[in-house]
Amino acid sequence: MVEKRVAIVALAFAIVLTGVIALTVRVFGVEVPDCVVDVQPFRQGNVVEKAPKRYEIHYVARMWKFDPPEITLAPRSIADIYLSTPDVVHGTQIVGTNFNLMAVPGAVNYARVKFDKEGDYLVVCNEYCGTSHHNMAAVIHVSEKAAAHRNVRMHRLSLGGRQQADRHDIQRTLRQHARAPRRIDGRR
Ligand SMILES: [Cu+2]
Repeated sequence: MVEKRVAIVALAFAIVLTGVIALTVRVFGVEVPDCVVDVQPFRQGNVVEKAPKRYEIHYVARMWKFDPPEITLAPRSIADIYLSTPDVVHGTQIVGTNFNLMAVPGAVNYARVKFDKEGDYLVVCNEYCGTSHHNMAAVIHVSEKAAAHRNVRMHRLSLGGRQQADRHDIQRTLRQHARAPRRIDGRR
């Protein structure tokens, strides 16, 4: 008799837990992210507006920044986000959303995010990846005012500008090193 009661309680508990899982998926949108196996890991960030309020975002996490560093989307939009990294494992979390993925070298991970509310969403690395890990962040602006397609184009321009800036930084650093007198012991 006792066994029967225990079995009934256990069964009821299992049913309740299944219900909780269904609730988190349906109501809170918590889903298991995907590892995409049929896509080559990409090395450049991108934003593509596939349809009104539907975006495809390619994030590249690398030491110690995200590419693209800044994105503007329309509110109440859905973004399919693909994540890749060319160097080490990074964590990528969009604060205030369910998006929390690992960036793994050689793999592309995927999750879908709905941006309902307007505002600035912080993208942070939550997996220690080296000395400047704490500076690794990006931002997603969700704003009605900004015309979505124009912003995507603007983003592409700003991305190009940034890469140019990076090149200048590298050249300047090289010049400084070339100018600095070299000491016998190898230290500058
Ligand atoms: Cu990190």
